[in-house]
Parts: sequence; C-alpha cells; structure tokens
Amino acid sequence: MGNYFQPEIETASREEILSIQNEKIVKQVKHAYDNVKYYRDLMDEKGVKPEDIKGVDDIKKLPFLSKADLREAYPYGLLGTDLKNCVRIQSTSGTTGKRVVAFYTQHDIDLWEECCARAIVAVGGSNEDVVQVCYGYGLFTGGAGLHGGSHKVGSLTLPMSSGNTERQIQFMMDLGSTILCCTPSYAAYIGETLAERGYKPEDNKLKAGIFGAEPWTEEMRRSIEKSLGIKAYDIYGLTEISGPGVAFECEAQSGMHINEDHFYVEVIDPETGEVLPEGSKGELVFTSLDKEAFPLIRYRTRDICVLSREKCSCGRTHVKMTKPMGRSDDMMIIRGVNVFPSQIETVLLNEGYTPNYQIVVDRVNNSDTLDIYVELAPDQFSDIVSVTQKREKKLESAMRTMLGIGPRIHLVPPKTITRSEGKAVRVIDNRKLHD
Ligand code: DLL
Repeated sequence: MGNYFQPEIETASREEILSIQNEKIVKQVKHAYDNVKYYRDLMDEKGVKPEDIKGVDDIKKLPFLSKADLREAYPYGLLGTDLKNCVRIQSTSGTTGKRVVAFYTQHDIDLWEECCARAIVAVGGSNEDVVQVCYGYGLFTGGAGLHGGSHKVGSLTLPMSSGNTERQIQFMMDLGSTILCCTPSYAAYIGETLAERGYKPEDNKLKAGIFGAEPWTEEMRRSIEKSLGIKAYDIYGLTEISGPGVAFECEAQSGMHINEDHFYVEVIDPETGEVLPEGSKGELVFTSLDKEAFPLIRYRTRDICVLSREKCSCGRTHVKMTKPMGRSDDMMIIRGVNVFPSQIETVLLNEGYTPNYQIVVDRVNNSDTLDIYVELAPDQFSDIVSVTQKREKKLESAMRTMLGIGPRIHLVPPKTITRSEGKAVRVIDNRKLHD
C-alpha cells in the first residue's frame, strides 16, 4: 500500500509548487507541439513556439482549447502518443453532439488514480476502510477513478456501479461499508431508501462520503450528512482532464484542493478570455502538466468558480476551488433573468422540502415559463387542497425573493419524481425543442 497523503507535494511551499509546474509546463508544451498536429496548428496560428514558454507565467501566450475543439478533433486528433502506448479510453456522459473521448497511457491512469487516492485519504480513508463505489462503471470516469484510487490506498473496494439500490443497501449493511462514493443525488436516494427500510443513520458503519460529478449545495450536504450519519465531501473532475480527483475536499470541508502538481489552473473571464486575478469569479481553465496520451493545454471547462489560497487547517497548500457555481452553459435565462438550478435547490432545502425536484422551462405565447415540481415527504403530504395551495404560495414567494422572478410551484405526492442513480437531470428546457 502506498501512502497517499503525500506531504512533500501536498504541503509544499508556493515556490516549490511553482518550480514543479514551471519544469513540467515547458516539457508538456513541447510534447503537445511535437505530437499533436491539431494543437501545433493552433500555436502556429497564434505565432507561439514551444521555446517561448519558459514557465507558467508564459502560459497566457498559448491558445485555449474548448469542447468544440475536442469534437472537431474527434476521435484521434488530440492524441499525444502512438495508439500502441494507450491502454484505456473513457468518455463523457454528455447527451448531445459527439461524445468526447479521452485517452490514457498506463502512466496517465497511475497519476489519475493517485489523485483519487489522495481524495480518499483526505476524508480519513486507509487500508482499514471498506469503500463502496456506486458511481457508474464503464465509459464514465466516476467508477473507474474512485475504484483505482481505493485500490491504491489498499481499502477493500466494493465495485458496485450505480443502480440496484436494494443490493447497494444489502452490501453496505452486510459488509460494513465505511466510505460511500457516488453522486450526491444518488446518496440522497440511498439515505431515503435506508430510512424507508427502517434503518436509522447510526445503523450503518459509514463515516464519510465522496460525492461529486454534479452540482450540489451546502443545504444538500447537510441533508445527506443527516440522513446517512456521515461527513459528506465534495470531489471534482472532468473526463477531458482525467476524471474525478482533479480537486477534492479535505477535513475542512471548505473548498476543494486542486492537485497542482498535475494540473495548472487559471480563472478567466468567460466573455473575453482575459485571465482574472486570484479571488475573482470566472471560468476554470486547466492544463494537464504531465499527461502523455491526452495532453490538453488551457482547456476551458465552462465551470464557474473562485480560487482561494487562504491557509487551510488541514495543512495542504494546494489552491482551493469553490464548488462550481453552475456552468456558464448551465445557466438558464428566463424572461431575461439569469437563474441557476443551485439557487432553486437552496430555497427548497431551506424551506424544509426534499431534494427531489424537477425544473421545467418552456415558452408560451413568446413568454418564458418556469415550473418547479417539488416532491413532498410522506409526513408533509396532505390531500386538503387549500393546505397544499397555501404551501405553494409560500414557496413561490421565497423563490421570487431568491430568483427575482416568480415560478409556478407544483407540490407533488411522495415518490412521483424519478430518482437518479447517476447524474441527476434537474432541468427540462422545452424551449430548445421548439427553436
Ligand atoms: O463528472 C468526473 C467525476 C466523476 C467527478 C465522479 C467527480 C466524481 P464528466 O462526466 O466529464 O466527469 O463531467 C464533468 O461535471 O465540468 C462539472 O460541470 C461537473 N462536475 C464534476 N464534479 C462536480 C462537482 C465527471 N463536484 C463536469 N460539483 C464538470 C459540481 C461537478 N459539478
């Protein structure tokens, strides 16, 4: 078993981290220029040569890559090595357009799993733990990443994949799982199902959960922690940059440390592309510093975040990112007002409702409509119409205060909103169907 708290790297001084990054970026840009024609062409177009990059300060000279580039270069156009050196592909869960396919050499898999191992250790994991991985296995990176990380830590790994909640619960109780890895929406569902089966939070042996792959609020964190009797930690990542473990939360539960020895991060203005000073809110841009097969440079994530270098109580020095505050392409513009699903979730949980909801946006007579379907818990349900109407009005008014526009609220009976086993689909935007 390796020791995956790596203080020499994870608590290194700013100068030490910069020196690692400076050395790696020079090699990585040369690697991409020499081996990836697509990126070489972009650099030539911009008039930049690998020799112009002497450290991370020069990174601003380089062109960005976006999802559109990945689609255009699909499938092999951004490959940085001979196919014979690659051992794996993973792919995004996107539902529209061409999928994004990312390639890995064994070295790339090792560094990715190492990042996930750090995440498991950061929540208190060791070879004494039983790690239940119920992220999807297969093309999605969630299952493979946490599975590999758990192996590296030496924990007993339960490769459950997502779904079949009865079996999840049986294994969890019989084998005494101590760490649960899945999407936050699935964690909420598991918690709800446990309660329905008569289990109390203290009946399970879980101590921590590593939840990510989709946006979730602090209110959702508290609700999951209560229902499962655990500490819930966030984990962030994206297929293009490797998968989960690009950043992870520590015991402080106040933002995710980015693995800066492997990924260089910038925050930019999503409109102008200008690099913003530290502490500004903007789009995250990552450069993978030592990946061989898929050496993405200045990849625009569309995730909106703030970075912080404030001293962390855990001792780690790597920069922390806030939870993504929605994606720039996730934001709904409803009657001209910017609305993020996370704002809706915050109001619902603050008002004592379940995290089971669905947002439906449509356009009727050229005007946008916003309907929010919210499931009632069994003890909230009432068949007296006036009681329900009164509650709907109250929730509508709380939403109006938060969003600046008034939605229509529909309180629906228990168990009428489909549960998610992977990434939850919270928004149905029917306007796109008509355009
Ligand atoms: O979701 C990788 C992952 C798996 C992360 C398991 C964490 C746990 P993709 O399917 O490529 O990869 O989706 C990446 O999901 O750009 C974010 O918009 C969103 N996302 C990932 N983690 C979080 C998080 C995986 N903790 C996209 N909070 C990213 C909010 C997240 N959004």
